[in-house]
Amino acid sequence: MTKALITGITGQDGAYLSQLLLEHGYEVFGVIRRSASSDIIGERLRWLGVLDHINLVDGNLTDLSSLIRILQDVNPDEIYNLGAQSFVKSSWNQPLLTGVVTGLGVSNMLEAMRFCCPHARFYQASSSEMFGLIQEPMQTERTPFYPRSPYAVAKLYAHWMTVNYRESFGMHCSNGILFNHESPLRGIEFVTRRVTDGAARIKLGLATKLQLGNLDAKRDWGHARDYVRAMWLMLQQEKPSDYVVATGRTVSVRDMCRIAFAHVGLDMNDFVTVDASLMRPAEVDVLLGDSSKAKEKLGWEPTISLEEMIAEMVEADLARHRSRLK
Ligand code: NDP
Ligand code: GDR
Repeated sequence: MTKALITGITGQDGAYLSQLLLEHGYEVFGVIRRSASSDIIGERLRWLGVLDHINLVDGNLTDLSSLIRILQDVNPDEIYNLGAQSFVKSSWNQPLLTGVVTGLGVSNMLEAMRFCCPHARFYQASSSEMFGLIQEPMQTERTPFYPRSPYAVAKLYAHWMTVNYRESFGMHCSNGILFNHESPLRGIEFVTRRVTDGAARIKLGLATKLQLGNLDAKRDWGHARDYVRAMWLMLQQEKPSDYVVATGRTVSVRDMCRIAFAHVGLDMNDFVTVDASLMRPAEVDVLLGDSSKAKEKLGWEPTISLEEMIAEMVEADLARHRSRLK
């Protein structure tokens, strides 16, 4: 049985990736950090019905000794490093923690891997945020980076450390430069989920308005279920490399919002207001990815449209709120 270790297993991508790997017959191990909320920490895995099929191990990306112990015990064939402080807005409030977890945490994992299981294959969750102030209208693996937040700066460090371990030690290390991807399991603080949850609550009479930040920002949004498949495909290649994963379509927050409200028969203009406190000190105005390399080398293409994904998210939020109302 192939063994995979996932950090960030309790997050959105960790849940979908676990499901995919279990379907492929893997033995799945997931790092969880100790929490006082341990009864709810596996909620996403439970939602997908996979929690009972995963081996959870206690560790933290900031604690090198815990990673060494885990890699010695598990001896994984594949490592998916998804753990991070992943909310861009919080990275201005907690820049040092973001640097330690999202940046240095990757060095900890790479070092632990070099000592314990140098032949394992490694996936690093790189991000389109690294393109920041975009240098080309469509971003590819060759587009220069220009990070615009402490989060993006930390991810850039992690990205280059991953490249460096590949080139220095010949390790099988790949970066997936993933553009925004969402799902019903998206954290409530991210804009798509904030919108689908808001539209659902307004539709059910639980709220009367929704406050948002910059409605003009544009993102290339895909579905997490499609994107974890790209992660897996990267580690099935004989040679490690870096890949952009995106849909090739960019849509404004305003238009994404319009789609969500229209799904429940409402006009967003009647409910959405702008709250200046939700604006960012520096914004990434627009992102648009070109995933031609992933298509050519991995045979990867997105299968779920933005409209389908937003509809799935709104329906899931309606169901969540209805079940609480009972
Ligand atoms: P989430 O925020 O949903 O999940 C983050 C995960 O990291 C959680 O499981 C969290 O655990 C874990 N984590 C946080 N701090 C630590 C730590 N110190 N040690 C170990 N684990 C930790 O993120 P997503 O699933 O959306 O994203 C997965 C990865 O992909 C992240 O690295 C993100 O930055 C990156 N990414 C995401 C994109 C997206 O659009 N979703 C796009 C590009 C990159 P806990 O539950 O305990 O908080
Ligand atoms: P992002 O996602 O920063 O792109 O990072 P987020 O959904 O937080 O923001 C997207 C855009 O929407 C604008 N916006 C709002 N954002 C939030 N969160 N809340 C609001 O009310 C709101 N109103 C407008 C933002 O200003 C921004 O322009 C995500 C994360 O998953 C990262 O970890 C990942 O690396 C990148 O995607 C790719």
